Amino acid sequence: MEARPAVDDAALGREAWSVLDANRTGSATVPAPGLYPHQWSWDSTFIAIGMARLDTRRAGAELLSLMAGQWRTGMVPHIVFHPAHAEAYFPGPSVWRSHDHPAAPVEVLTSGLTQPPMHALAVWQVWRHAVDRDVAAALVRRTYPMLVAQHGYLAGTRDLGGAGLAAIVHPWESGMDDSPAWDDSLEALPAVRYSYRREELPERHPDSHHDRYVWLALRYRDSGYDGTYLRLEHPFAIEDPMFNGIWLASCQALAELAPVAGDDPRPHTEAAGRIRAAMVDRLWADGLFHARDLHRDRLIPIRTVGGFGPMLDPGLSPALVDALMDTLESPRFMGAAGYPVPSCEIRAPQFDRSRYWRGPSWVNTNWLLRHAAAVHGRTELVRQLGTSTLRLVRQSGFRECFDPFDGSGRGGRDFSWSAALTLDLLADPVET
Ligand code: 2M8
Repeated sequence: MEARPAVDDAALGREAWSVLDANRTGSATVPAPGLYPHQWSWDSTFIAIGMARLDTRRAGAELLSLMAGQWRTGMVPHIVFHPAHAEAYFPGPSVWRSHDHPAAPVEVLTSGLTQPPMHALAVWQVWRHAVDRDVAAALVRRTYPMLVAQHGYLAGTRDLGGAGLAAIVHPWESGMDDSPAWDDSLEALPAVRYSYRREELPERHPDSHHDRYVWLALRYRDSGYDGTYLRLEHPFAIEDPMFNGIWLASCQALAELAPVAGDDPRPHTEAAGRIRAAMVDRLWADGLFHARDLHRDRLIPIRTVGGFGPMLDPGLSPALVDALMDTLESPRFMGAAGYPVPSCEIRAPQFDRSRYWRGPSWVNTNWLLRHAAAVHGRTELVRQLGTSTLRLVRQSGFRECFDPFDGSGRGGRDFSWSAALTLDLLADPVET
């Protein structure tokens, strides 16, 4: 295992901030040097949440740079490309061809998919923890209509199951790309083979899945990123509990932000209620929320960290919160991992301690679960998740993810969300 000098909180905070400085490109921050040379959507929301503890203006600039990629449909793309490194990541702008789409922004190049809608939750966190209140208020007023449009897109175009939940149409939209939850749905797609740069793929993706990711993205692109095509023809449509749990939490955040922006909070609270009812009705089974494959109309049996997403909802019933806590603390997840929370149930045959989203622990999902625990006043869990997450980065550095048994680092180094959320955790000693 990689050794690392022990550092005190102040030194850890300085190291975290210097990672964010090093990963800065203009007003945005890339997830990791080399590996991910553009701005990623949910990465930047976590980055802004951490930055807000020290620099409101920079947190705001991070989010505004991302929202500059928003399409006129309201869709917030999962990547906003940095022109200087246009083709340094595959698939780059020449694959997505956002410029050919009339609803895409003219000034920036983007992908055509979205990612978990953390954005309103991030703006709310920036607002709550802002060092500079005026800058934060201006940010809320500027982003509020963009966030409302984003939620409108999810409710209008992505409710493919017609029950009030947003469907993801590609594993990349989940943010948990290689999660075993998507295996069966991917294996039902035609076997395809493309040739492209594969250097960093073997450790991370079974190749057949990466080719199918590309195939799915091309099909959607060739439809003109069309909503009707998604409803009638696209072969991958899944209601994911983490994506929808985050959307619900963002609806609640919009309700908090509405008065600051001079708007009525009620439509957002009502939207949250509809998502809650649909998630409980459609995604709950055996002590956890599960993803639903809309093409097969069935719940995907495997338990993953995504199943705890709905706990972000302050309105979730105490009985369901208790049941989720039991599952989380059981040997399936935290109970058997020295460095929780594993991204996949440890007992599942698909669990792999070292493969990206198939077992390792991640700082962002730990942060989300800790936030959810705080929402429900579960202070012991809040403390445990804060302490164990800081232990991971102290021991192994700001890595992309971590082995859940021994805490060793996996994937990219100097990973921005690991650094940024460390800043947030360090600034929150009451909860840790
Ligand atoms: C990973 O996803 C990208 C595709 O979007 C990739 O595998 O190349 C995921 O971990 C995702 O959650 C994250 O946003 C992205 C950048 O850190 O990397």
